[in-house]
Amino acid sequence: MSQPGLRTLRGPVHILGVPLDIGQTVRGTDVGPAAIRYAGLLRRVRELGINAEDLGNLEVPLSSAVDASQIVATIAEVCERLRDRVEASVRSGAVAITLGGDHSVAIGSVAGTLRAAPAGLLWIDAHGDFNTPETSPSGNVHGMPLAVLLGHGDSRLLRVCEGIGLEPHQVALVGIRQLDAREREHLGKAGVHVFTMRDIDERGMGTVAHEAIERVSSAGRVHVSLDIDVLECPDCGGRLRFVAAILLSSAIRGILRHLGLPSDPVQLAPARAPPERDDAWAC
Ligand SMILES: [Mn+2]
Repeated sequence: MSQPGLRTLRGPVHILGVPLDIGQTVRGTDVGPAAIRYAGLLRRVRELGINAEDLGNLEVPLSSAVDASQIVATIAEVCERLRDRVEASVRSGAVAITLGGDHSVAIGSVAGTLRAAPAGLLWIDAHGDFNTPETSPSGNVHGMPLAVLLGHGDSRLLRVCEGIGLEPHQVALVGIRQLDAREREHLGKAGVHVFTMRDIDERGMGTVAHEAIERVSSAGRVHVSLDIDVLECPDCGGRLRFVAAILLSSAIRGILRHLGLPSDPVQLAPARAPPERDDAWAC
């Protein structure tokens, strides 16, 4: 079914894995790209009639080889290479899908998208990821990428996304359950629109997804960053209900069909799931 003014994505889609897990203290997201591939991503995208290519993984150092004092510099270096790869894919006319990895990879993937052309940002996450080294209780970089993309944080990370021109009004957060106290304050001051889990429960995912997409699509292109913890969040209780997750996916699919969708599913840590549970895989 086609509607006037809308285009259907034919591809190509470029898939790139970034098995990074040093942005947090819990290990396991390094096997995220393998798990998503094993679940049949390439086959499923091709089944939609879209031309897709798997570009393999970006080379990333093992966490055991990175000294604590080198973490931020290493993430900055990985994100710089990722940014250049995503930018090249998008400039070639492809839709870039980056498989994380912990969420610090979004500093590189979103910067790459925005260097190629202006875009809005839909950040789907149980957390705000809006901490800075000054506000973060843990100091983990995976809690900071959105702040960095909007110009707040460590100078080494800020250099990766220098000049991308992302403005708070072009960003929407969806699925938020938990914000750190100072992060909440900082986010409010920045003026980023937040759709919480409560909004979704009270107003319905269909309405929230529609409003969020409306807010971020003025540039005609949208980058979606999906933290799997929105589906399962052990440290903040509960998760997006199954029906809401389906509605959200169909809204995202709507963007993919209409605008083209660079995206990065991140924080998938399959090795954390005990054998009796198949749903405890996010961190
Ligand atoms: Mn996140």
